[in-house]
Amino acid sequence: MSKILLTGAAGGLGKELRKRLNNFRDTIRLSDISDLGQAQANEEIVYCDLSDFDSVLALLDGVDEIIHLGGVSIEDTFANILSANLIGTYNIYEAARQKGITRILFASTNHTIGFHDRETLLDASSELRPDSIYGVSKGYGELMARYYYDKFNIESACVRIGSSFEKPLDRRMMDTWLSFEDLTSLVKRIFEVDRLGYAIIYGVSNNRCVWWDNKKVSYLGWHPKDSSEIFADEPYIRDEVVDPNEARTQYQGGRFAAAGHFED
Ligand code: NAI
Ligand code: 15L
Repeated sequence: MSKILLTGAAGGLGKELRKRLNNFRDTIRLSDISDLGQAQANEEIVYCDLSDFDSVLALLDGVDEIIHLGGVSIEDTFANILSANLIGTYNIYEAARQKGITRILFASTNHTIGFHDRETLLDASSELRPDSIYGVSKGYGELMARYYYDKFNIESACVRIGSSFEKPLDRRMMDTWLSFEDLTSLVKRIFEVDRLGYAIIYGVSNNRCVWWDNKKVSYLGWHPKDSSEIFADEPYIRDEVVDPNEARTQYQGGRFAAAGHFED
């Protein structure tokens, strides 16, 4: 009997993966601090604050694989990011080590590299240039994953998700969009591939314009199928006024890079 854990299961992506991964393993354990409703067939629900180590240890009981989405997903106070993302991600990796779990998907973000210009094509070896404390916290998560792979052989996929919503919300997201279907196929490949190692993957669909090259992880055999181009003629996309000299247009992180410092 195989069991996969999904943290952040009450969030935007958690809800989508809950529906789409229902038959992927024998059981899916769903976890969050927010309401998860009723458990359906093949589901287990375990509420857990990721910042509490003992709760995370109990959460991982009997689990074989982890999809770690839970945490703060936008810019926030350092205190909130510290507990959910920094402490929370450490707790997941350390509890996984203690429980003998050997494969984890860590939901990273494009905001780890958000201060690169849009004209720069990035790959898995590109320099981290976070555009926010949120982005810094995800860079820390990637390093945590690196350490637990090098020292303990826990394989990780750090997925630098672009913008995963039902549709792109603005012109920037035309380039960064990741459809829910492509996200799901990526998650499946990460847990199906014979050997994962430590992988940095850009979570982006097969859009007309992309800023990220996934050749270094072509061994995964992941081929995104969707394209944001089908939304190009929607008025809110077509008519958006764009100034090429504004920071939100210059930098890959868009508004996150252009925003002031949250604590100011
Ligand atoms: P979301 O904010 O909708 O969901 C995050 C979930 O984590 C929430 O349900 C929240 O209750 C839970 N959470 C927060 N603090 C927690 C704690 N201390 N203990 C337990 N659970 C806690 O975010 P979304 O959009 O679903 O994203 C999922 C993951 O993917 C996040 O880690 C986010 O940083 C990452 N990501 C998402 C992108 C997107 O376009 N949706 C883009 C880049 C990264
Ligand atoms: C993220 O990391 C956020 O979690 C998501 O809400 C979007 O803002 C996304 O990045 C993006 O860059 O569009």
